[in-house]
Amino acid sequence: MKPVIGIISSRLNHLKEMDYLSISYTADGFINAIQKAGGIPMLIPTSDPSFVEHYIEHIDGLLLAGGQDVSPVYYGEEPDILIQELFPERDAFEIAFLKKALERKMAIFSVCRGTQLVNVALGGSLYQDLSYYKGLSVQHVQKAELHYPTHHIYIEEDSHLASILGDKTMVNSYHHQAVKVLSPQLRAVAYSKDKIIEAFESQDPEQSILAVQWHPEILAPYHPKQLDLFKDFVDRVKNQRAKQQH
Ligand SMILES: [Mn+2]
Repeated sequence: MKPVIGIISSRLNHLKEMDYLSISYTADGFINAIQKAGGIPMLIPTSDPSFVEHYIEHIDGLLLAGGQDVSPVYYGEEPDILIQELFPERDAFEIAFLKKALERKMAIFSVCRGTQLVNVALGGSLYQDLSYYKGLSVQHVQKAELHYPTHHIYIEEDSHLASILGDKTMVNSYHHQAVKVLSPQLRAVAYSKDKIIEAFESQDPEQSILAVQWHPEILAPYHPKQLDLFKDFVDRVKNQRAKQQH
């Protein structure tokens, strides 16, 4: 059986002329990439955290997608002037879901906001806006269309990520926030030239986490190496499932 990958949905609340409508969604890039990689994507609506235990029974792996800023109250700060859109119900649901998934040693893949959320859920913090980072010198909110890789990342040689992408590659970039203090449970495995953390993994070899700051779901149709991140994820999910059956 192909592994089922849970993707927690975002919500569109901006249909001003149809304000009686609210729509749950995820980007098709995730759906297409997971399907091409041999997995079955399943959308999970952002819901009350009491639903976590019910939804988690139906999935083998968890993908945390991009979207809104994580509320800074989760890392002990007040929202600063440059914080952007927040979605508190999604924060609460995803953090509860992630914790339950980690208890089960479920394989995790995260992108952009999802990556920031993993760090925050495990005790790390974020730059609320990259302008607060003194060393900033790379354009991380790229003006080029998002299917173009625009900046390099430098990958730690002995990391899992390096086994997929090598020691250096180019990625797209569409994040105005980034990791400030990384959780001690995590290990940074890729940086941009200006030393922003662009990917991390788990310190615990029993816990399979790959978290990236860029958007491989947008690059994947044009850049096969980026689709490999999804194939790797599906493989990690299968391996984990096999371990638990023994
Ligand atoms: Mn970047």
